[in-house]
Amino acid sequence: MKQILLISICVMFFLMSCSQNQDKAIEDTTSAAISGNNQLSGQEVIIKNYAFSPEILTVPAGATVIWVNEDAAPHIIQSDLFTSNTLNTGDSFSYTFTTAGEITYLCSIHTSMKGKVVVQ
Ligand SMILES: [Cu+2]
Repeated sequence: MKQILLISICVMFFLMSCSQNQDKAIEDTTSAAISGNNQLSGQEVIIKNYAFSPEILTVPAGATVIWVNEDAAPHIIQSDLFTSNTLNTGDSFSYTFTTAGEITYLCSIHTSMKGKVVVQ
């Protein structure tokens, strides 16, 4: 009888240590995913009220910039390096800047809408 109690205590401890290891594993995966996201260094430009926000965005070389249209009107982002598709409400466009420099862009539908990405 004493043996059975001893064995069941051992089994209990074994199960407890297993579940703790699992929790630890999940924690490790989560923190790895977060630091992975940081390394992507993505930057966002919001298109709203016929303007780019921020109007001038500074990013390191290799960064991916994503434009998100929050306007009711459609917009097309155009520069010497790229031209987006027509971005309707909620649509986004992304471009990865590999070389340092200043890239000005505008909306080819509403040409008074201008912005700039400074790649360092
Ligand atoms: Cu536009």
